[in-house]
Amino acid sequence: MRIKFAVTALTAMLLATGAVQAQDFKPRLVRFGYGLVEDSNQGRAVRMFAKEVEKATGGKMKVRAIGNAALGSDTQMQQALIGGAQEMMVGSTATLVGLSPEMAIWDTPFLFANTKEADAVLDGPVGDKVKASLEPKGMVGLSYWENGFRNLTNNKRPITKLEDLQDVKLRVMQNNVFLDSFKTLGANAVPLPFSELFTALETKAVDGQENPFNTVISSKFYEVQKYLTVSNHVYSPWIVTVSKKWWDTLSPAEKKVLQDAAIKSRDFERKDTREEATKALAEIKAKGMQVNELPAAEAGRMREKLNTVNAGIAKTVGQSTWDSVQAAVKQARAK
Ligand code: TK8
Repeated sequence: MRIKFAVTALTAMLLATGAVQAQDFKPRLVRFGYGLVEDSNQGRAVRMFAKEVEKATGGKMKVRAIGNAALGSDTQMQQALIGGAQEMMVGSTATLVGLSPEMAIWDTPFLFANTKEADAVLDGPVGDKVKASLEPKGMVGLSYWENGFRNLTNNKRPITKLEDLQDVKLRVMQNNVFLDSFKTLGANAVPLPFSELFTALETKAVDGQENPFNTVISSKFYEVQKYLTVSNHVYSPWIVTVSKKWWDTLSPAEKKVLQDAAIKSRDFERKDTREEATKALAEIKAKGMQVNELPAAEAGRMREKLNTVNAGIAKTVGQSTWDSVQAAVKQARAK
């Protein structure tokens, strides 16, 4: 009797608090694509996301994590999401600029000085606003993950000053801000999808690239690159996105599971990425790369040159987005 009462009371309580019921979840398969290898910060976080979703739906929603760009490059996967042929992905915000110009704000060179500023701005109102710009384009943005501060690698020479970039054939993401930035700095910038990058470096089709330490390790760029220059020239976010077509077929409970898992996996991913990054430089050196720091004065000269790019970004994203991001950075910096 007592037990029966307790069970009934518990059920009533769960219903009253709006706790979700098993029937809120339909059997579903989520194909979740990403570009890096399975053994990377990106791969680990996608697997964590998958576990969370399966747990929260009692196994009804299955997430198939598909890495290594096996479902295509970032831009190919975006098209699959828009068309409804794929449910989810995580990739660079930079490759979304063609669809959603506001995303170019995150490509502003030297925008954030540290991860504290990045988190505050990306997770704040202006980050949400930029994320929401994807919806009319057929994608729903759930959370920003950390790709990280980007650093230069190449086979020509250590980059110790601005002039050293001269004539370095440098792979950049498929994005006009990156293209303009590195052209402005004197490099011979070539846009290429990430999925073609290792081969391009190996065959010497390009001399160099720029990515966070974590990626230099997980993608084994140290096997095909001699010099690494710590430049931290820009912070790159990744963004977790869902096909809007598919999203619109989900129940509110299913949407909530995905949204919650996107936040949990974001927190896991940032922590994991930062831990890995602190150890990465030692590992990169141990793998035989020659590492140098870009002197602050040279970073300053690059920054100065890139002011012309900033004007273009403000135009692309709209002055109000530019201003609100600048204000949010200022606020985060003051804290
Ligand atoms: C992975 C890419 C990668 C990015 C790049 O798909 O392309 O250089 O940094 O992380 O999104």
